[in-house]
Amino acid sequence: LDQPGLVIWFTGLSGSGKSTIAVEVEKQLVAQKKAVYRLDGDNVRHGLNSDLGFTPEDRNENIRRIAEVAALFKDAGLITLASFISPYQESRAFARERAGRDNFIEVYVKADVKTCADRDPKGLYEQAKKGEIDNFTGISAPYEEPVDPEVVVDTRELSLEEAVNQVLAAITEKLND
Ligand code: GGZ
Repeated sequence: LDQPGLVIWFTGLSGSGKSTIAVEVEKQLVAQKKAVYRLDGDNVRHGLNSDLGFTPEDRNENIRRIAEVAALFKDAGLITLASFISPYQESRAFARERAGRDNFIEVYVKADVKTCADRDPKGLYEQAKKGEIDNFTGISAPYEEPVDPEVVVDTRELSLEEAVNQVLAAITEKLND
């Protein structure tokens, strides 16, 4: 592989658009013949982290394990896309440390609770408001906004293509550093 590994860490609320953007970034990188792997709830919370729920402790453990896996994939030379709410600044800082600051891009997929709750593609916000889901981020659990993200994509202002291009530009810049 003639590429250094990187960790691209997408953080934001449920329904913010993290996964949609990460999937499209992955497609574009594959088209550029880059070695890439995407981690998200579907392939991590059902397997490696199937013992974890959504309490603060479990979320921190979820992110800790994912940060370790992402760092290993990065060592293997992959561009690793990690897409998780990751609501706590401290665990995102841990992910950054494990990847190495020079190999890490934090992407804040920005959309406020009202916007996400209006979209509510899976009906989760409605359930959370009715008290049917505990510890729901933005409703009954906190989301700490990133303090120093490399990229902020405001999904209310940008098209998907524009958001993807911002992330790709940051990746290209890192790869050419
Ligand atoms: C937040 C929850 C919850 C609670 C289930 N709070 O939109 P989704 O469905 O597909 O993505 C959300 C996903 C969040 O898992 P993460 O591993 O990204 O969370 S964290 O980084 O905070 O550990 C949502 C679903 O799981 N989901 N219950 N209570 N999201």
